[in-house]
Amino acid sequence: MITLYGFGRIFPEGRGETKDLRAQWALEETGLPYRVHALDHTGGELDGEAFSRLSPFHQAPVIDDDGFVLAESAAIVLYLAEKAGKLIPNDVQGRTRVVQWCCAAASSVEPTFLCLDLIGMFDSGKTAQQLDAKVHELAGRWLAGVERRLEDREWIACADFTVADIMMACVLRGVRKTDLMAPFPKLMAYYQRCQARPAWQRTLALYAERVNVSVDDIR
Ligand SMILES: N[C@@H](CCC(=O)N[C@@H](CS)C(=O)NCC(=O)O)C(=O)O
Repeated sequence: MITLYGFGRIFPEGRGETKDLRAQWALEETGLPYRVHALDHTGGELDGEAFSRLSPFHQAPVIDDDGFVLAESAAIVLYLAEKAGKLIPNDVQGRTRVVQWCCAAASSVEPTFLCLDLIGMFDSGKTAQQLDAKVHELAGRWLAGVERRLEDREWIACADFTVADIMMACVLRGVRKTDLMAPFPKLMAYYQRCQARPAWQRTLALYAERVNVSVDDIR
């Protein structure tokens, strides 16, 4: 059986923002049987000896599928899709298209959003303001690209919902409390479509229970 290493006890600011949500969403969508190992982040479990054998960078999510240990959320959702034979097409071009959009979410869009978070935390002075403006410009560029991609399609990679949508929706979730998505109606509608998936709603409820918050606090 698959074990998902996700967060249990975690600092309040992290609740609802962690990438184990993606892995659990993929598990809920595919219906693969799994259990969750809820990590005690506040107690230092991620830095411990046992977890360092699972996670190269002492981070979650990680899955352990009967001895096959895998880190990195994009790799995890792709593996789960391959294993289940769901959320990814059968043909090589369709599969590669899903990989493309998983990479786009994880390596093009997400790092810019993470920068915004960091600038928000340490904001002060002129340099930070200039950096903030530049990063906002960059964020707009990625979001405009996603908007264009969604011009005539429902899902980001293929005709059907795939794990690339899990990655992209979770990355977009990172800016849900800002007004960055507002100028992009197709993207907003896409984000709502992803959020409406029953498997996402189940994931959010399971996660909220795990980290001990109300679902409404992390929506
Ligand atoms: N690139 C990794 C990043 C994973 C990551 O950032 N994990 C964070 C939580 S969202 C973490 O474990 N933070 C704890 C730490 O770094 O100490 C992925 O996509 O899985």
